[in-house]
Amino acid sequence: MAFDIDMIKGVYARMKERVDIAREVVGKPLTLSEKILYNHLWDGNATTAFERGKDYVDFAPDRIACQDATAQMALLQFMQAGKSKVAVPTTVHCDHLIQAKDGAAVDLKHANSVSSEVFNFLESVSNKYGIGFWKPGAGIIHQVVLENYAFPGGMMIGTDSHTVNAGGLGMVAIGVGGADAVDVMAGMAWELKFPKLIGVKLTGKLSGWTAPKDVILKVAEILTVKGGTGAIVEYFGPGATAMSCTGKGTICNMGAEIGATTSTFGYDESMERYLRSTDRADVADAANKVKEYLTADPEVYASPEKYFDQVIEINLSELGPLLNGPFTPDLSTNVGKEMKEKATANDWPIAVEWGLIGSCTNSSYEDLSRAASIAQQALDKGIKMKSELGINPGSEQVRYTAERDGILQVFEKLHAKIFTNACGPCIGQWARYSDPKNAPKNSIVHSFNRNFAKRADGNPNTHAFVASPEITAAIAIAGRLDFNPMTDKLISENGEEVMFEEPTGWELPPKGFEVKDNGYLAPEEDGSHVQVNVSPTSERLQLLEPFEPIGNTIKDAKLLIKAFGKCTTDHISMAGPWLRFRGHLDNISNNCLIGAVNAYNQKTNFVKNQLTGEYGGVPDVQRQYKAKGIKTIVVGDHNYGEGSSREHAAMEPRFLGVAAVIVKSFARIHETNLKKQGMLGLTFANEADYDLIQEDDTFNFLDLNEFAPGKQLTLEAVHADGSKDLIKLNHTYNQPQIDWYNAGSALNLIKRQNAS
Ligand code: MIC
Ligand code: SF4
Repeated sequence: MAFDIDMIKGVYARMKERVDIAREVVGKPLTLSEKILYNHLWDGNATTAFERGKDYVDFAPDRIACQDATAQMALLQFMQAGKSKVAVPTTVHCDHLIQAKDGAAVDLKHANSVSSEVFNFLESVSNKYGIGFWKPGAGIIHQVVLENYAFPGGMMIGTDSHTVNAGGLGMVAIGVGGADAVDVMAGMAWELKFPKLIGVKLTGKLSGWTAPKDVILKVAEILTVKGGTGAIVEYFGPGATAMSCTGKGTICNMGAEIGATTSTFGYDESMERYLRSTDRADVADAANKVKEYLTADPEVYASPEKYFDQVIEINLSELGPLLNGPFTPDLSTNVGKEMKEKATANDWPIAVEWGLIGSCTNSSYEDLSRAASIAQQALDKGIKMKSELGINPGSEQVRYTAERDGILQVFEKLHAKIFTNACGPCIGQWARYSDPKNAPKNSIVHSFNRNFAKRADGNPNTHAFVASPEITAAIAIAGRLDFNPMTDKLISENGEEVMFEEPTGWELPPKGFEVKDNGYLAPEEDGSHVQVNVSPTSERLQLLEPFEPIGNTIKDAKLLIKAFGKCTTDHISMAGPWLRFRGHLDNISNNCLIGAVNAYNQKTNFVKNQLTGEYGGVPDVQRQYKAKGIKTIVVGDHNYGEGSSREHAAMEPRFLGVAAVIVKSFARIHETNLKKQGMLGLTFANEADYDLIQEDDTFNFLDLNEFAPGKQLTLEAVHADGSKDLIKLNHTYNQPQIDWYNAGSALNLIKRQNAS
């Protein structure tokens, strides 16, 4: 059904020749990442060795996956490209637009009613253009992809930053903005700067309370949220092969949290077991025939420092369970004593109000079974759960099987809520409060990947900590952030002191996976007759109008906002309640940068309007500049645009008339998204020049008419007292990307090419 064995065999059939040639050309043994990259060159066999971190290279991905919140904008753009069918196998997954409130049955029904317009749109566009459609409730995109589509040695892109999850099955899977996906859907190459390579050697073995999640929480501590930028992280070593395939998925998934382009593991027996248990014995058989091409050359893992740009070694036998947070996924703390000290010192609430298990990071059968083993102990030992617990299974297949095997019932007996197979609280689709802005300070623990402020429940005072599913379960039951399940006792309902034993679980369901209706709808062979309707009065969907080029003269521009500190895509284009407008550019633009902190007053959504001298909300002030035809710039700090792949974070400022975003450094996907939409994404040549920008400045770009690859641009900042500063700006635009800028957007250029 859903996957294409012939396509996979085609990838394997050409692998030997292409990889052998690449090895010659590069002149040394190859890592797995390089093998996959060189086997997916758009131009066929390698003729030159690419310089890591420098050369832009055209690739031909095997597949595309989109989720409902980003697919709307991606497909609205694809509809303009003038094609009748997607050129590469593509799927759409409805998982973000489903709120968690009362439990799966009620919540799914509600989502199907409030978002029917969007779901119908996605279903009909999918049907028309040959795209596979996964209905609401079918599961979270990355779990469904791992179960159905991912294959060792493949390359895919997806309009979601956690597309990288498929690295757990040995892919190079990369998150992109919708406009990138549209290129590939339209039959064009996909361009990426040839990544640097980070090798992570895992020695020892996971045991006891330590889970794959702790490996990536540790890597996040070591590399921080930007340490993986521009790099593929390749895991290897005995600790890697000893781990389950879905566990590898967890590790790759959170590669997004360290800014990595993607992460991957070499093909091994855990992957083979996973393929066979998910009904893909033919993929496993095909992969077995090209095994040595699905992992690095032996020399590489023998002396990794020779072949990777950076090598990290982690001894899994010494690793203990971690809690990362609050507010950033790279702040690691050991469970127990260390957490007690830090929480007390920083005034983090010790009482835990919720534990949440799920998200694309940790919602596999193994995850649920290990967490359930803790829940079962609570039932057996008479421990009452002190906080609340919510579970989002990763897919209908996981849910159905977990129910058949009695796993879900264990959680239910403990009064946990089973939510829909969907993102739910992970993306703010959680009806926790009626008025989140004024909600109290509290702590929650979850097995998700992101914990930026307000992300789960909209409450800026919620301190969210990321942990493995088993630790999440134990802490939720104990109700304390500083609980150490390895040493601490709990008091049972009949007053006895009891302790948890180590979690146990099943890598794969002993009786195999099972599902009745997996929620997949195949497209029609010929969808040309399918009508796609977008009502002109809809508040959720709006057909796109092409952007006008910004042009080579930017004079007398104003500062919209100088963002202070962390400015993630959640700050630029918030999710949660705003997800409903993801298909309506004008409406969603009303959330533009409302979460960014204004460097001049430390407030959010409160910026000075230079025309009136008054302060107002960012979108309002920007709309006033736009009405007067005044261009603006946005200034930001490091790793600007970290987090999501959502291109709305670029399209909204573009639509509202921002000409340039100038920052100390960018997160990769966001930088590309800005380029695709025909805007300027620039960095300070001298980081300290960030401090030169003042609130009342007027800006002139002095040499934009000479915009060229590798050439700095000069910005003149004219201060209120008439004094001036000249600021040098770097950029990474190559010539085709400058062509996008000149055309107004990459899509404008595709349209022009298809018309001619
Ligand atoms: C996320 O985890 O932030 C999301 C929601 O999945 C995003 C995509 C989106 O904003 O729709 C992502 O990670 O790319
Ligand atoms: Fe969904 Fe959360 Fe995964 Fe994003 S990170 S795809 S919101 S489950």
